Amino acid sequence: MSKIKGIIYDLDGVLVHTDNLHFEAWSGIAERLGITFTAEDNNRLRGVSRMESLDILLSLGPVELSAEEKLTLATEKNDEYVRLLDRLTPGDADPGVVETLEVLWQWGIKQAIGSSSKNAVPILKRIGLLDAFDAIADGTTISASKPDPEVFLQAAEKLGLAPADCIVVEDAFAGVDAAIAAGMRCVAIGDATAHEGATWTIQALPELLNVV
Ligand code: B16
Ligand code: MG
Repeated sequence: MSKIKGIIYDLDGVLVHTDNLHFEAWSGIAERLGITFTAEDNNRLRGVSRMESLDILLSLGPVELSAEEKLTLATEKNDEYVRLLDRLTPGDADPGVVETLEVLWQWGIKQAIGSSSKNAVPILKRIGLLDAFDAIADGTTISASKPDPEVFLQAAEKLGLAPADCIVVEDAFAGVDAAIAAGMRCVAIGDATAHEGATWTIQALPELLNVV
């Protein structure tokens, strides 16, 4: 098995939890459309792109929209989500994240973000972690969403590492599939621990230090 030289982190659900902010923003859209949208429905949006998330929400009600109307709604949802992101502070990074990144940095491991979100950079800024990574691949730099491997392959390339030398940390099924498709071993956390393709499972990020 090749040595781990790089770690690529999914953002939302791994380093920070913004699900409640996504939920609040999508709930406003659902309400306007007369669609019942629960916290359980919101779980299905984890790791999924913005437009795919809207399609899942629309599948919960009898609403048919044109492509243009969908784009408008997705933009409105994002405007509200971005407003809600103002609430984030460095205290919102998940427990032990800052310390774990620091130890891995001292061990000489390269670290990158591989997120589907187009808001990854503003989120990282707000939680004080923008400078903690050697590279960022996110929704603004890719053309295909997870489970496509593009975001992880791009992150590895930016790190200057071969995929086999990188591992991915993911909380979503689509993300574990993307890691496997990229030829990378995957550490599953949260919901993704139920995915049989993950190489390791952890309950909290500091346990990553036992994997590397
Ligand atoms: P945005 P990740 C994902 O982030 C979220 O898990 C998912 O719920 C969201 O729909 C997606 O980003 C797109 O986010 O609307 O901000 O571009 O888990 O891949 O870091
Ligand atoms: Mg995630």
